[in-house]
This record gives sequence, C-alpha cells and structure tokens, in this order.
Amino acid sequence: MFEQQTILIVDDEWMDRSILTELLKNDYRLILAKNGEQAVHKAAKYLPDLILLDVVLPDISGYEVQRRLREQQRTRHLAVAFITSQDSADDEAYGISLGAYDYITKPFHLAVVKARIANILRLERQRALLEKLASLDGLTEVHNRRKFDEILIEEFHRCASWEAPLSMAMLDVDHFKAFNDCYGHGKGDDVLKLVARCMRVSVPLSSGYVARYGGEEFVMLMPGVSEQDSMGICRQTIQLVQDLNVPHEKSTAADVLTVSIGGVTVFPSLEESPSRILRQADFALYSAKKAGRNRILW
Ligand code: GH3
Ligand code: MG
Ligand code: MG
Ligand code: MG
Repeated sequence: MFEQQTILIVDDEWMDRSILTELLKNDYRLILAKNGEQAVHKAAKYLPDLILLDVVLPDISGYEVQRRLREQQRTRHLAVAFITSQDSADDEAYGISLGAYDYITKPFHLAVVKARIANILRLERQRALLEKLASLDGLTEVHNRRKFDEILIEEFHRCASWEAPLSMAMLDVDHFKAFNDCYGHGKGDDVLKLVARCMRVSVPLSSGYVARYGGEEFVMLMPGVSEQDSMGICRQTIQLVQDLNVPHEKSTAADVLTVSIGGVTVFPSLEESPSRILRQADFALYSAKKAGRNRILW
C-alpha cells in the first residue's frame, strides 16, 4: 500500500555497514555511504526518509554532516539517527541537540535498532503526509497559496543575493464562469486539473514552481529564468491548453478553452518586498484580458 521507504546508511566500517544492510534490506531501500562528504552528497541526491549516521568518519564527523544537512533548504527536514560508539552522555546530548531523532550506541542490539528505526520511519511518514496536505492544493495537486507565499519570499531573497532574474507569470482561465454555467462545475473542476498539468509540463521541477493562487488563477514562479525563456515557457502553456481542445462555445476568445497569462521578470533587491512582483504580474494579466484573452503580456 505504501511506497518503500529509503534509508541512507553512513558508516566507514565495512562490518557495520554489512550488519545494518542484512538487518534492513528486506524492509527498506538502502543507500550506502562510507564517509561524510559522500553522505552529504547522497542525502541531497536521494532525499532518504532516514539517515543512519555514524559519528567518527574519516573526513568530516557525523555531527558536521548533520550541521551541513540542516543548512541546506533541500535537506533540512531529513530525519537523522546517529549510530555510534561515542557513547558518553555528553556526546548523546550533543547529537540530539543537533536535531537528530535518535542516538543509538554501539554495540547495538539488532532487534532494538530495528524497532527504533521502524518507529522513526512511521513518524516520518506521518510528517511527510502532513507536509504534503498543508502545501498542496487538493484538487490540482500543485502547490497551494500558503506554500507559494513561502516559496516566493525564499526565492525572491535567493535571486536578490545571487543577482539573478526572477520571472513570475499569473494565469487565469478565460470565461470560466461561462464554462461552468454551460458545462457544469464538475467539468470545470476537470479543466482546472488539466490546466495545472499543462503548467507542470511547461515548467519542469528544475526550472520553477506552479501554484494555484485561488479559484481559477494560477502562478508560475521561475527563479533564474530570463524574460525570453519564461515567455517561451508561457507560450508553450497557452499552446498546450489550446491543444486540449476542450470545447467552450460561450468563449469570445476561441471556440475551445483558453487561458490568459500576465508576467514580469525582475532583478530582486534585498530592500524590496516580493509583493510588488505579484502586483506587476496581476496588472499584466489584467491587460492580457483586456487585449482580448488567450494571450501573454509581459
Ligand atoms: P475572465 O475571462 O475575465 O477571467 O472571466 P471568468 O468568467 O473566467 O472570470 P470570473 O472571475 O468572473 O469567474 C471565475 C469563475 O471561476 C467563477 C467561479 O465559479 C469559478 N471557479 C473558481 N474556483 C473554481 C473551482 O474550484 N471549480 C470550478 N469548477 N469553478 C471555479
Ligand atoms: Mg566510524
Ligand atoms: Mg479570475
Ligand atoms: Mg477567468
């Protein structure tokens, strides 16, 4: 019923890695790392559900690994359990203070380790589910507005410090009220799901975010993407929606369902507030509507 969870085992001792592998391989997907640098790299690459982290490693310590994971947005939330022969109370207190979920000392009892890991992973599954429910729109499964507001502040500041462009587009379904009135609210809901999918296809995960901003209005946020490239992405979105060929006989823009997009590309500065970019995109959208819909204005 559930997808198999992934554990990253970090230990420089071959023996310890193989004992843990034997213990866990039937229940979890395992990834192995032999040193601290490898651990940081594989954690960011695979985003495991749990990291079993040795403390004494040949390069950087497990504590340092944990600190680095906490520094990065991408790996900040990852669950870590130390598993180590550093068994003093001070070490344990320190490890836990770094945000580890557990601190298991060697030599360990196999059944106890297994039970503790199962506990952590059960909690981790609940945490991940709650995070998903709190950040995704239930109908379209793109980010919801709450999550988007967080992302916008973060990316705005990131672009400001890198002196990178930030592009944002607002999309609104054309004559959607008339669509609902004509074809029914259920069909309208289906359309919103399809439009969200078109945006997700056009804005790959690597180049930005898609969110439902409210009702039939969506946003695409593209950090580091130039005006020209983001307009290209939006052109593709408009085309994909039109190619769905969803009949809309009440539309004045076309005889199929269409969307309008207003966008803006800015170079954020740290003194500025991110809300201005929203107002600018919204104004561009309003202008696209006024100019006849089914078009992009930047
Ligand atoms: P325009 O081209 O100017 O955008 O016209 P419009 O009719 O799309 O705009 P308007 O703001 O008048 O209507 C938006 C409609 O979107 C009204 C509302 O019923 C519909 N809507 C909002 N959220 C949902 C939803 O979750 N499901 C469905 N089916 N309809 C929704
Ligand atoms: Mg070691
Ligand atoms: Mg609207
Ligand atoms: Mg509309």
